[in-house]
Amino acid sequence: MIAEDCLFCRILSGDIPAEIIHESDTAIAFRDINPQAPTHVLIIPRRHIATINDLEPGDEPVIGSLYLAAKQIAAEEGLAEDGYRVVMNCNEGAGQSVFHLHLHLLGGRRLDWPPG
Ligand code: DGP
Repeated sequence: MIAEDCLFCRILSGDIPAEIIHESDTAIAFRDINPQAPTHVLIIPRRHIATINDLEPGDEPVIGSLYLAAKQIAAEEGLAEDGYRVVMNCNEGAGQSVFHLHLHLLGGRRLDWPPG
């Protein structure tokens, strides 16, 4: 399912350009337009799912594919050994601004904990 008013669905359809670095049957990944680290990649499902709250039983393979993509991209970007972070914000209070599920993959610098 594609949502016409969804920015990431429009990237998926090619309406809006993005630097896509990974594609599979279930997910794509592209570089964040406003990077917060030397590597900042967004990994999204092809199917429009707005937030974690909208996940349903049966979505496990989709979510798994996002993490497997993160592992592969982290290795390709040379982050696997030093470390990297994957994070998914849920709703505005946690900083979600685009309502199409996405994992942030961040690396290439020291990442402090806890996040702000
Ligand atoms: P979040 O705040 O967790 O919903 O993350 C949304 C991210 O999407 C944010 O880090 C900036 C990124 N972003 C917003 N618009 C665009 C865009 O048009 N292209 C790309 N590549 N990234 C975008």
